[in-house]
Amino acid sequence: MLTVFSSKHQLHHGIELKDGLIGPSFEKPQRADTVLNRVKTIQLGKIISEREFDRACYVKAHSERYISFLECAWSEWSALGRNYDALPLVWPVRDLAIDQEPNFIDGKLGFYSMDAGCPITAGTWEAVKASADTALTACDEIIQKNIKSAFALCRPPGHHAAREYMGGYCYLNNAAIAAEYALTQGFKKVAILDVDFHHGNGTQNIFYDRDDVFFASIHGDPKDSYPYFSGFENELGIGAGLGFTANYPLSKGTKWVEYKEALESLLERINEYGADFLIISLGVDTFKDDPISHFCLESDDYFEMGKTISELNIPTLFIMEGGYMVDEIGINAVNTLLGFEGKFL
Ligand code: Q9C
Ligand code: ZN
Repeated sequence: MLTVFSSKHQLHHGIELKDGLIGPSFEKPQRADTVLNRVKTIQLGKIISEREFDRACYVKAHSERYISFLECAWSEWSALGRNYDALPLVWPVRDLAIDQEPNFIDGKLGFYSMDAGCPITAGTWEAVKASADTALTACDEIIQKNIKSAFALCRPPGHHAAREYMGGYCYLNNAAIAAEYALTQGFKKVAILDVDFHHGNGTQNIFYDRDDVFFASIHGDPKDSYPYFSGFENELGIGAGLGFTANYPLSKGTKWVEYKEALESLLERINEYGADFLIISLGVDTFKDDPISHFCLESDDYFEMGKTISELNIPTLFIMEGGYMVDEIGINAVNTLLGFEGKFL
């Protein structure tokens, strides 16, 4: 399988507020390097760099003003003499009447975020853009070269990023941007299957009122797990999008037997939908030893996951999302890709 990778991911690394304490983020550069090393060790296939795509490609999934905010945030923050990570500290909680962008950077950071999980540093925008370009390049390779699948080794991840806000380590929604791109290239029905441990709230937000992208997610029950406020079974889409969002929350401690049932059920839904292009938001934080998640998948289970997904038999773009057990994420991500190709080690 073809892999697309950008070394620019290293430009982004920041802090995280966890359990009331500030420390280095779990979402660190070593993650992508580990996965790349595994791709090389296993000789998964060719590895190419990302190509640059037009800014208009991101403005489909996100708003113009949100992209401008991301582009300018670091310069506005650092112009104040703040030579450390930018973090929000005030949010317009549940007051939908507020739709006015503040002038000041502290206000903008809150306006365009759902949590404090997205530090902005000097290299963040360049890395974030390269991550979206990585997804777009992999998507374009599938389409132009008519290949069955590709792996976008994206970092930072994307699935918590909504149309107008960042959150949970995510700035641009790489999967949503790729889905929009596939739709411009003649595909009519895109399905995004999100297997990250956390609900893909951002992807859901972007496509909630649409029927040309089916969003399906298996994740830790939001009653117990981040992002807490979305991913419930009764979130089904709205308007023209009603019935084109499917959420499958599972309890803490879920193992492959239960997970497989959820996966097969959602793949069946995607098959009924008649998807002609599939995007997998591939988070491997479902692993038993993941430091911030609560499922119990074993490394071998990822082969099965890949094989099960391959049975849909449509062009498939894998996009790297979460996974924080750095020693194993390479093994688990690549096992999924190998399983998809019918190879079990
Ligand atoms: N105690 C992704 O996997 N921290 N993002 C939650 C809960 C945020 C995860 C802490 C986790 C975000 C892409
Ligand atoms: Zn996750």
